[in-house]
Amino acid sequence: MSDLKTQFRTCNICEAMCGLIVTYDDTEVHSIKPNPKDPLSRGHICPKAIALQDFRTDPDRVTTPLKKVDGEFVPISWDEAYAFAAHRLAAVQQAHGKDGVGIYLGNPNAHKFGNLLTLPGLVKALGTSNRYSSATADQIPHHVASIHMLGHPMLMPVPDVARTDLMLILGGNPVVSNGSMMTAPGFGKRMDEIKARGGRVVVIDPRRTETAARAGEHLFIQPETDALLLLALIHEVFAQGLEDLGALADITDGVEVLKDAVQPFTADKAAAMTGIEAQTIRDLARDFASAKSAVCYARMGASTQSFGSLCQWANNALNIITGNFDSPGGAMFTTPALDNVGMNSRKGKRRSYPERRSRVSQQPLYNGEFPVSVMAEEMETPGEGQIKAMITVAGNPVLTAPNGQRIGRAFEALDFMMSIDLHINDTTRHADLILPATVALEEEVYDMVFHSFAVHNTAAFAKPVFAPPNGNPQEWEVISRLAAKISGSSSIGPSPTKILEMLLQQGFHSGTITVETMLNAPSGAIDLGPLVSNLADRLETPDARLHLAPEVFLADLPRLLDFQPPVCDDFPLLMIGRRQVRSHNSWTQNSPRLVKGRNRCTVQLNPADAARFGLAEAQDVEIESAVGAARFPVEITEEIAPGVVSIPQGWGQRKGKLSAATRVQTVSINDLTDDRRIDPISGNAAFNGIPVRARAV
Ligand SMILES: Nc1nc2c(c(=O)[nH]1)N[C@H]1C(S)=C(S)[C@@H](COP(=O)(O)OP(=O)(O)OC[C@H]3O[C@@H](n4cnc5c(=O)[nH]c(N)nc54)[C@H](O)[C@@H]3O)O[C@H]1N2
Ligand SMILES: Nc1nc2c(c(=O)[nH]1)N[C@H]1C(S)=C(S)[C@@H](COP(=O)(O)OP(=O)(O)OC[C@H]3O[C@@H](n4cnc5c(=O)[nH]c(N)nc54)[C@H](O)[C@@H]3O)O[C@H]1N2
Ligand code: SF4
Ligand SMILES: [Mo]
Repeated sequence: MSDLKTQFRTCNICEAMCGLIVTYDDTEVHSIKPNPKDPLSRGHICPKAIALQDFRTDPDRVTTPLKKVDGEFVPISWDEAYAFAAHRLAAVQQAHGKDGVGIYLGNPNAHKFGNLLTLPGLVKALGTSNRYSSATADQIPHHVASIHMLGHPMLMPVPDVARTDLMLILGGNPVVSNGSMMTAPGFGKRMDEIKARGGRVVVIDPRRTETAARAGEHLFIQPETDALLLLALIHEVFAQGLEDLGALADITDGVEVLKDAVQPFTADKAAAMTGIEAQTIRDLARDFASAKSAVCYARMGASTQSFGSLCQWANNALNIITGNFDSPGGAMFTTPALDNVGMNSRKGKRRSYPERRSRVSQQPLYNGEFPVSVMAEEMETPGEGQIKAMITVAGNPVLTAPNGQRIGRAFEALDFMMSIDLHINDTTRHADLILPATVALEEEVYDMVFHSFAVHNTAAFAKPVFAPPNGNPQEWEVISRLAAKISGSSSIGPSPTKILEMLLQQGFHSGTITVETMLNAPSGAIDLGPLVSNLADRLETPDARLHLAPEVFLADLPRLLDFQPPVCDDFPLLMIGRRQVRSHNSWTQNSPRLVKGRNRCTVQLNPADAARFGLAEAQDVEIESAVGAARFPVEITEEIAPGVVSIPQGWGQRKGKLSAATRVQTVSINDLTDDRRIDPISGNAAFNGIPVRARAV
């Protein structure tokens, strides 16, 4: 055995950025443990961090470029691979124009600064406007709210969990997810701390989640009715005369407009739709407005639904009118070492939104990306601008985008497809060429995105632990070389680390934070302190004011007022998704240590509904939507609201080379989700509240 070494490292699987201590020798990992001194994660990790070693040694991992010949993947050299890719992409673009090539960027890119800093070069080399990512299956409503209210998509309010007295959580399960658009590792402990100092946490969710159980206070809500609840809370704050914008009063426009707009959204109206009693809503509004500090946090369940943008707008508005915006214990703004807002400042610039609309069904484009919900129709529909070739980088839309099977069929019909990925899976099996990627332990790590959303400011950087297999290049280099080959250039740009060094010099802690100071941090990460009030200087709206009631949201209110749950005799139940501790989206399920045990891909159903449809525990049930049907074992539980069924996301690995993942037969929730269901303001997929029926098999 060679000498043991240890390293501090940030886990980059999810948004939580947990501090790890990795012990390893020349060939393998000996242990992965939590770093108790990490100022953000304070000793928290989850089982996925231990699996970081499995992703490297996964026997099914793609480790050489693979070209499809007569339906089989055969290894080829890197030179051959780049040449083949450039040749085929050029042929498609010559025949069908630049937009003939589409690109889909998946979630792992957001956790890899090398990819984030080189992908724009690839997109530029392609010159295509057909860009997609997992963001429109996830979070665009948050960015849309920030754009219209604050002037910049990345100026994102983050709950000041460390100081709040009352936290309202809608559609988030941070005890399992560790927070999203809120980097908050060890969220359970943070909730315990709120309660220990006399505060409260109230969870509003159609499922009594792990977070709800630990919070102690939970209200069931009917799917997709959150905006009605939030607007009723705002209505009640005004009705009870409790509005107080505090320090933001002088820079905020639209208070009276908002007050007028929420008139029809009474507590009684919300009660009828949400299932939460009107008096409970009135009390909650009073408690929220009169708490010393309070923060409302609405996430996945409230953004990936038909009213996602209204939810995020109303969520901000509630925090603003109660003086809980940019104020300790409320929603605040981070000051990370790399300033994602400042480095792309829009100050003084006028722009119109949405930036444009999609070719086939006129869905909105934000942040340069079309909704993933329209990707299939853009591949299927003939005409100028039709996608005839696709590139996926770290994405698995066949399992993760709504109506994923339709996307799979559209991929199959393309002239050319290529993927940069770890696996031959449900998505990449359609490719003509797969280029292997490097995994976390083979790469440098600095989190370019999630420090911007973190409940505490910190900075950390780590070097690779191992070299990639077969002398493969770093993933960023693969992206850069591909871009160079496409644009006919013989050289690639500076390394991401060089660019990072430069960007850090323009950030909030220039001078103190460099790659070197981070590497030398005695506890593995540098503590940059709690969140601070700073919004007045940071607003990026053209008039430098905070817009409480932008027209884009007001114009959507009649649709909300008319909303009726889409249940009918044919489809009497509403389907929602759930996340699980030992699985991350669709790609960690080939780690035996994460996938072991019973089949966790179950449908949860309330006892009343089980009786209604004659279903018994553990029986197989067929869930059918307007789009497809799939079979799951049933789990009957009081933890789910009557009329609602919950199915986990990320499963359904069927095809490709994934020995551990296909050990148990699971199904993809996105065989059932409907790509026609969209939040019309943002174009975000509406994964939640899908009408379905259940039947014993
Ligand atoms: N273990 C694990 N952690 C993860 C991930 C993972 O796959 N596994 N994925 C990561 C990613 S990419 C993200 S974006 C984050 C997401 O993190 P979260 O936002 O915490 O997402 P979920 O855990 O899916 O929680 C969504 C909640 O919304 C509820 N819900 C569904 N519909 C509605 C509705 O209409 N109204 C309300 N109020 N609630 C509703 C669901 O029951 C569920 O409890 O998690 C990240 N962390
Ligand atoms: N119904 C429903 N659908 C959902 C959700 C839901 O809650 N409900 N959640 C949505 C959310 S929040 C998200 S973020 C999306 C995620 O959607 P995607 O980003 O499309 O899916 P991932 O599962 O993250 O897929 C990652 C892909 O990248 C590969 N991969 C993993 N690591 C690397 C790497 O380092 N480099 C490269 N090149 N490849 C890598 C994996 O093999 C896999 O193919 O799913 C969305 N889909
Ligand atoms: S919570 Fe997220 S960042 Fe923390 S160890 Fe688990 S996967 Fe890694
Ligand atoms: Mo996500």
